Formats: sequence, structure tokens, C-alpha cells
Amino acid sequence: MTNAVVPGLPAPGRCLVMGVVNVTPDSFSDGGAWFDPEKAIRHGLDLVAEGADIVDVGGESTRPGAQRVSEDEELRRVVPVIEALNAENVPVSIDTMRAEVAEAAVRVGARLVNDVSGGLADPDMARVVAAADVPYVVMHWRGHSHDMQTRAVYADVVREVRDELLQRVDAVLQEGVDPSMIVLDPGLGFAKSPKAGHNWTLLARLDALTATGYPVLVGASRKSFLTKLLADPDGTPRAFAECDDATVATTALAAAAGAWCVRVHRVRPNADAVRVAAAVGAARPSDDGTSEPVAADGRAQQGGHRV
Ligand code: PMM
Repeated sequence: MTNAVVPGLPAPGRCLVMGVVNVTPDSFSDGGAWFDPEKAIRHGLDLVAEGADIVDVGGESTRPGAQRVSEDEELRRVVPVIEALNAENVPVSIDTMRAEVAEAAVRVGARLVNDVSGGLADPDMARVVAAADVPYVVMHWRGHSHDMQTRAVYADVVREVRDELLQRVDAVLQEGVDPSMIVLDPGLGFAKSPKAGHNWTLLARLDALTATGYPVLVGASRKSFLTKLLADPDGTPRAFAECDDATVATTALAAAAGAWCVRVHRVRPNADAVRVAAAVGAARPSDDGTSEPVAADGRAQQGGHRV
């Protein structure tokens, strides 16, 4: 459902690009680069200038093995950054598992709550999101980072991820979250084994999530399964920041498969990729064999099919 409209967020008729600002000293992909609030704000504005539709601000690393930060520290990291970006009219999402942090972030202007635990880490989260009346990313998650990889055991990863997500959806709906506010995310890299190929299988079968009717967010950027795919012949994984070209490839594929949004560290090439996917989708023949003329910006000129 690329063209899904999520309340309060941009709806350009193509897959959205969410740029990442990790206000952390230890995120695995860009740890430390934006820990200083001034640098984080500048980086958020730069990402918008490069084409980000949403800027995702997070104050807690979720890299495998990471220990948790205190709530006070998380608030201290994210609130000034969100406040400043919101003052510049940037659509901001808050990447947090804590209800208190989500609540404070929305108070200073965050328009979306991105909860990698899908409401499992904090029993108050869904109620807070419902009361705030903002969209909610429910990601597939099986436990905190310190031991999540031991939980990467599946008989059928696509079915189990979809079913577990839909169970979370039922739970958050019961807490009062409106169905139009829900976005699903397969949680690439979270309790997924690169060895078992779980991330590739989920990318290959994104249709199992888009078929639910909920918009789908995909976060493949700089994840370990890319560093391992691109390893040297001696097995040394490619450095995280050297996986941006591969990330762009995942973006094009996810957008073509109907993702609503991709979450990425380097915005510009991914913003290009979603436009390419939209232009190809718009040019795709409809059921009667005709194709719509495609405008220079990649949109179908008279409606028509889009990815
Ligand atoms: N991945 C990370 C952090 N937040 N949020 C969503 N919705 N989906 C993801 O895949 C996701 C996320 C970890 O990546 P980072 O620490 O490199 O930003």
C-alpha cells in the first residue's frame, strides 16, 4: 500500500523516505555521529534537504547486544532535537519503546511513534499512542537487544512474523489505537538470523504484510545482513557505512513491492530510488494492457497504476 495515506504525514503518491537521526553514542550503524544535539538538529535538516519525508529521532541504541539507557537520559537526548526540528516544520517520528518518552515527544511535536517493540516493551505505550492520536509503527520484536538473537528461531518466518504482528495489532486496537493509525514493520535484523536468511525471506515476501491492508515500513539500511552479504572473500563483513549502495537496492525492491516507507541513514540515493520505483510503477500496463503517460516527476499523469 505505497499510496496509503497515514494521518498527519506526507502523502506524495510514492513510497516515503524516513531519514534516521540516532542521538546515541553507540548505534551500530552511525554510533556517535549525531550525539551532540546541535549536530543532530543540523543532520535532521540536512536529511530533509536531501529529500527525507520524515525524520526519525531516537535516543536509545537497539544494536544487537546493546544495554538500555535510562528514561531520563533518553528524554534528554531526544526532546530538544524533536522540538527544534518541529519548529522548522519537519515531520518527526520518535523511535522509542517507552510510553513516557513517546508522550513527551508528541508534546513537543513528534507526529508518529515508532516503537520497535510493537508495544511489548512498555505496557502503557498503546494507551499513550491512542490518547495522543498519532500514527503508530508496530514492529516485529521478540525481546530486548541484549539477547534478541537467541530468539531468531522460526519454522516459517513469514507466517510467524505476520501472525505475531497481527496479534500485536489486536492488542493495540484493544487499547484504543485507531486502525487507520497503524503501520506494520517486519523488524529486519531484530531476532532475525542472517545465517538462516530470515531477512531475505521477509524482503522477498513483503506481500504477506502488504496483503494485511496496513501500510508497511521497511528498515534494511546498514543492517548486518547487508554487511554479511557484501563480506570480503575472507569473510570480513563490509563496514556498515559502506553498505549504502546495497541499502538503495533494498529500497528500490521494497518500494516496488508496495512498501509505504523505507527507513534509511543516507537519504539522497534512497529518495532517488523511490522515485525510480514510482516511475516504473506508474508506467506499468493496467489490466486492459494500456499504460498511463508518466510525468517527469514519475507520477502517472492520469492516475493509473503506481507502486
Ligand atoms: N531499525 C533500527 C531502529 N529503529 N525502527 C523501525 N521501525 N524499523 C527498523 O528496522 C528499525 C527501527 C536499528 O537501526 P539503526 O540503529 O541503524 O538506526
